[in-house]
Amino acid sequence: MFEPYLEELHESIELHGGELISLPSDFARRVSKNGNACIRNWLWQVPGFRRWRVTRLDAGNNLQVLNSVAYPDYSNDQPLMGIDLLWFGARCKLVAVLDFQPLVQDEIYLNRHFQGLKSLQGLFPELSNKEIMRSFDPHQYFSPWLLFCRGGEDQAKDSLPKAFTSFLNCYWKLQDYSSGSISKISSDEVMRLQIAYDIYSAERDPAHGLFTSYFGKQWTDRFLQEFLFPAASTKGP
Ligand code: BLA
Repeated sequence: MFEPYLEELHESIELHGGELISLPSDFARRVSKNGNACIRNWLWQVPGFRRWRVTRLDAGNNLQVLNSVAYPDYSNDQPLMGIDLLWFGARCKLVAVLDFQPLVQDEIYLNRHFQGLKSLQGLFPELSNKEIMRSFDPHQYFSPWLLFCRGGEDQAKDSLPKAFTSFLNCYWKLQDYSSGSISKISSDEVMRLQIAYDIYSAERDPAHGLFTSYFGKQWTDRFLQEFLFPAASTKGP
């Protein structure tokens, strides 16, 4: 069910000059041992970004995932772009999270970068942030205006397609604006904060067990270290 979102995301990245970087074949596509799950990954080189990754997991009726994170160049202190869409078909449960993930939580930073996302929250009340976070701290690397819902199919059918398009457009607008203005946070500090994001996410990511169950521990550990959160294990860019 997330295939149209994947296509839209990839078209949008290409439109903004994105080019695919080749990946090890077992990251590009891997099927689980018993054939019940297939994961595909893409890594993009996009002007203005140091890294943009996309993951699609198709485990049939059990689970569908679209996950993506965009890391801006260190010279730009704008938030990361985070997408996490999950559909647990057997339980008809949707978890949808779309956020501009802030590097810091101070008011000046939030005012500078979040006017766009703030206005989206009003347009999509079904996706407004009323959920409780279990694994993550909502005050670290999440914004007060994230689009977040745990719901049923209705949310997905009705508002998610529109919200997804608006969210992407809104992020490109922010990128347009921020890349033309001078960052308030130094490049060294942006680098430190982006690395801290990977370390934090690698520690908290609720997907580790899920990937292990489909693809085994060895592959999953490598996948987290080398593809999902590479900065968590390298200490440098
Ligand atoms: C929750 N994300 C989850 C959950 C899973 C994943 C299994 C728990 C579902 C539930 O709450 O019922 C899955 N996370 C993944 C997968 C990947 C991953 C498959 O990183 C990797 C491919 N998560 C992100 C990003 C955001 C994000 C970029 O990876 C930001 C938009 C948010 N995911 C996010 C949030 C929750 C979540 C806020 C709820 C967590 C909580 O309750 O604390």
